[in-house]
Amino acid sequence: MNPTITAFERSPDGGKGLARDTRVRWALEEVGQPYAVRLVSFRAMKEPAHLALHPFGQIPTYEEGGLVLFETGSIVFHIAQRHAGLLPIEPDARARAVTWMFAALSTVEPPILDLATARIFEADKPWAKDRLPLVEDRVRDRLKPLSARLGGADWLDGGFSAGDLMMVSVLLRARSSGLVDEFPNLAAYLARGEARPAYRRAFAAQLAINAPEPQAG
Ligand code: GTB
Repeated sequence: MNPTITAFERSPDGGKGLARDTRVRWALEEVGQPYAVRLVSFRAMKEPAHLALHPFGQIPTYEEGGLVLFETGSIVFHIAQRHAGLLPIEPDARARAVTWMFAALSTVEPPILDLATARIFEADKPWAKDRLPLVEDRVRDRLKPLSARLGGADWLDGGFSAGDLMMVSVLLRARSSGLVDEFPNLAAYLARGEARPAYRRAFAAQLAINAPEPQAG
């Protein structure tokens, strides 16, 4: 049975691929697993039917037979374990790829989310001008060692893995700030991720739902 994921009925980003269903779509595309999508409104996300799937009333969720998952880290890990292609077979290499998934989600993503909050939701606060540079520096504190570790390699640890999928997904959220471009090898890393056919299919699928309607006249 093909899994079903949930996604925004209409993403606030208008199809830039930043909502987190994109990373789950990407993982499914990488392993060649077809999937269905159920679109949910912001209101429906907080109603009992969706809360039964996701206790925090968010997207994405993942349903496969009787299995229900939430949290993109868990969902992508599940997909990577069930299918070949996203995690190395060799146990140590596999453990390192999983480590990069955790690093993306628990070390690199938090300051990037803080930056998004500062830029979007706090811009009108009287203290925003003083706080923003501090938040930006906290993002740099993560990007600098990441850039040093990646060096001239294509991917974080050998071949492309779920660790790269998650890291690229996390970094994409910071790109509009210009901070990723301060590290040319990270900018190139993002471009490599986005060039993957599986990412392009995932991006196109979410865009088809979220692209603004062409204006009449
Ligand atoms: N830790 C969870 C996971 O990784 O699955 C976080 C899930 C999450 O943040 N979901 C968001 C959500 O459902 C959508 S992706 N929000 C609605 C709510 O909480 O009520 C986050 C997101 C939203 C919008 C943009 N954007 O417009 O650019 C980007 C990312």
